[in-house]
Amino acid sequence: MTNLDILTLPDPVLRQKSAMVERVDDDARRFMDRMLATMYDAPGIGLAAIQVGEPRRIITMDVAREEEPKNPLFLVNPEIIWTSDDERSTYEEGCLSIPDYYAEVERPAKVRVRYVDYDGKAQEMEADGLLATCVQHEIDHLNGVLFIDYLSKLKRDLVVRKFTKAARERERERQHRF
Ligand code: GNR
Ligand code: NI
Repeated sequence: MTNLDILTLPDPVLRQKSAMVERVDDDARRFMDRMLATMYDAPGIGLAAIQVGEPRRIITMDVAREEEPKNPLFLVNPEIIWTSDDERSTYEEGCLSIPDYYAEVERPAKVRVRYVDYDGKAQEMEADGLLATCVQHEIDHLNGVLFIDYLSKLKRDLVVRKFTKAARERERERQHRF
């Protein structure tokens, strides 16, 4: 099973809104397996399908620590149905699509999420701690939102400029070789 390529800033695909998944069939499950393998390899604790160029409402997550047993989660068409508006928490976030950049983001500390699981069954889960932050970060991806969107315009523009310059240099290097 080959890993999928992860898109990085400023790829405009990352700003696309992903579409609802009509049904969880074997094809969707094969894709979710490849997403999970890609996420573990990266390594990351979450991955949204749009990060590998597929505008479908699918996310994979595993926030288990290294010493804990693996706990892969597959969420199709996830929807936040409740947030703890009075209780918020701050995490230093990173994103596989914005490599080596980290910043603190404040979000609701707890969320309740409705989704369809790997077997196509409707489920709900309540998340807190890192899982709550991660699932909100991933659902944002499905709506074309990145964690840098919560930073000041000054910080965001700086990051976007840095990645735009790096992409330009990679492209220049590529052209040079041909
Ligand atoms: O691997 C990841 N770590 C992480 C840390 C804090 C908050 C969110 C995340 S998600 C990120 C992987 C990723 O980019 N998912 O979209
Ligand atoms: Ni991300």
